Amino acid sequence: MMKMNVEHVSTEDLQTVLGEIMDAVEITDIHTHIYPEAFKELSLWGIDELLTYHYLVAEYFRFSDMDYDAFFDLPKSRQAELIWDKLFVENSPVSEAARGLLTILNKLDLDVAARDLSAYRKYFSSLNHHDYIGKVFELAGIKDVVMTNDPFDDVERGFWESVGNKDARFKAVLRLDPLLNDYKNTSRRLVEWGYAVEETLNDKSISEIKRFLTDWVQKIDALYVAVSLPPDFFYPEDTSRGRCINECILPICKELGLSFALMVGAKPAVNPKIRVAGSSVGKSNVTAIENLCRAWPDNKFLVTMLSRENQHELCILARKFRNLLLFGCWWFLNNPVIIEDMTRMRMETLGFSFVPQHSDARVIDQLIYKWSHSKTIMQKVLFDKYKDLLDTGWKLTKEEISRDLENWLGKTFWNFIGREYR
Ligand code: RAT
Ligand code: ZN
Repeated sequence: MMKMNVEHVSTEDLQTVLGEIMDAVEITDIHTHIYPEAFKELSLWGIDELLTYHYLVAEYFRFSDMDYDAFFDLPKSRQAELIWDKLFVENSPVSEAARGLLTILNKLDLDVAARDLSAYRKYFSSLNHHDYIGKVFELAGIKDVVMTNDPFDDVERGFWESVGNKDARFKAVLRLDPLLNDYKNTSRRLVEWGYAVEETLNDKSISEIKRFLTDWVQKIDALYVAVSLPPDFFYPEDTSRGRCINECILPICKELGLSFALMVGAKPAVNPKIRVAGSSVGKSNVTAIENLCRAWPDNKFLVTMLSRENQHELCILARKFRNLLLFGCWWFLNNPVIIEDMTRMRMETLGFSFVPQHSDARVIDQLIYKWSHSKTIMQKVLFDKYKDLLDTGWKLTKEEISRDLENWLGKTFWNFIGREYR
């Protein structure tokens, strides 16, 4: 038999090869808050939206003693100017979210050194929304993004009921926070929309909630169903939240072959005065996820937890349950020091069987910095891990590295949720 001439990657070439493959790989960003162009005012982009990102609003109030309500009463452009002055002019923008803005400007070929807000505004106002989305996706190396779609938000519901989504790059997710965390008020909304639920979660309510879930999964073609849960979340629990998970969501997910994403550990509104910026983090109970995975072996769970302290336990749990897929370095974990630590730990315990990152972008342009920063860290970790392999005498081809990265940044998710990767 003829011996094939296989080209192996040397230690010297490894960094360059990794960089090339990282640039070429097509990413699925599995959790964002961005929207297609057709969702008009929900589809945020541009410098003022970037500056008023709630991560930066929280940082602004570290330096400003302005009255909270007075700040939010200002027009967005004025809020943006105040944040620019405090975080970029009066202080050096070393925080991760502030640096992110500079990465975006830099990748768009704007003059970062000029510190010229009006020039940046001029640039963004010259852009076309439609073309710009394409440009951002290309710069970030993104193939598709998964949205967070809230049927209980009146504006968003309006778009689903009128235009819907025709942009195939944007995939939908049915997000159910109000149903699980505030059943009483949510039940009234469901009644308004023609679902005969009652204030107690009786048999009739359960079957009507299931009908609502099925209708919305179909309406938006949801890739999965998701919820954000506070640190005290437990499973099983004898609450309307626990019953709704057990008797409505998981049976419907099972029936429709949908994964259920749990984002656990967000403490809502610890300082309501700063609005969406006012949530915090608390340690959660990983045993809740263990109990879910064991009780529902035919269901799939996508899980991310917000507290750094939960990460090791969660990694070990994922070694025990193949119906559990960990994803992302969520929100307060999205700092280089933590991303690197988590990515190394996850890789050392799970190989490539996790989704290393999601962007959580709220403003389309943020895809650029979130992925650029994360890719640098991923490449660092990959270099060390592959080099360790080469040091043992193991050989690797470019094709094998491409295969690993394509799985890691895309196909692993698609295979897990049981949908075709296109
Ligand atoms: O990271 C964020 O932007 C948070 O405000 C939340 O949106 C969080 O990611 C969530 O999905 O609840
Ligand atoms: Zn999010």
